[in-house]
Amino acid sequence: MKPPEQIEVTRPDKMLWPELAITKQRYVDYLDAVADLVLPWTRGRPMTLVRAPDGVDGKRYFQKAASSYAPGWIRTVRIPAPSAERDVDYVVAGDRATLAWLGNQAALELHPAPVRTDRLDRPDLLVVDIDPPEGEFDAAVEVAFLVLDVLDDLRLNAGVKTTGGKGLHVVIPIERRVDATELRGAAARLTALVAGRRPDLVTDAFRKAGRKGRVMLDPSRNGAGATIVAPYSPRARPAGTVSFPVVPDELGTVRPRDFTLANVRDSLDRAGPRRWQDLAHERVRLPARLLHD
Ligand SMILES: [Mn+2]
Repeated sequence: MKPPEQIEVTRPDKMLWPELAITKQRYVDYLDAVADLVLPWTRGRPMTLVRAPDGVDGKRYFQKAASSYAPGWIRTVRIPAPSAERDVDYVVAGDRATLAWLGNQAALELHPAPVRTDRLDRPDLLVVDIDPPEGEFDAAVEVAFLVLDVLDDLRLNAGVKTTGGKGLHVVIPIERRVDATELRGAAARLTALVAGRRPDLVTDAFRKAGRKGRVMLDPSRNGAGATIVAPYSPRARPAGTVSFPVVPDELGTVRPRDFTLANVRDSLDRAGPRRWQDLAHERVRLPARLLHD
């Protein structure tokens, strides 16, 4: 079934982000404005959603299975549940209409999987999730430069984006050669290399207890069932911050709050979005050094 030209927005005046006066209509308009930039990162990917039908001040929940009342033109992919649970039909957003429909559903966060439907067992993105202690974005920036140095030595191209929270994501598009377990191993070796350079600043220990104010790199963001918030996706938080692509040159000057639903449309022609348009088509092969101890 073909997607419709126009999606009717129900209850368009519903306030989703009251602090920014972002109504459901304005959110759907935002998704339309960024569609060409978002779709390369959602197309073909099973997606988990954070929904908040009453806006950021109401109840929020993760939703994996597509709503049973989803129209027939919404594409889904069935993925067997790992345990004895039921299989899950995930939404796959490959067109503007699906983004608009998700906006109308008050899906406030889009979390695509690092796999595409034609090869679900071979991830195509490696993610370094940089989580600084609360309010220490500068530390996240310092670690991002460290990660980029290590990637440079390994000749791996990457993109950087704000998470819309307190940290940064470094995303490396890879050839689809390894499975989720192998990818998680590669991510662990990569984060260990980074932590090894500045153990005073970085920890890759999973337990927060061992962090002692250091920046956390969590390799478990890679592996079966992992997802990452899409570039340009807002966060379901009162400040309405958006996960936004940046280039290394501007890392020293940007702040996460520079990119919100209220202002981000002015930033779409910056270097970060241009870089990520290219990044969506790049694929590198993981070096042997990351695949074996
Ligand atoms: Mn994080």
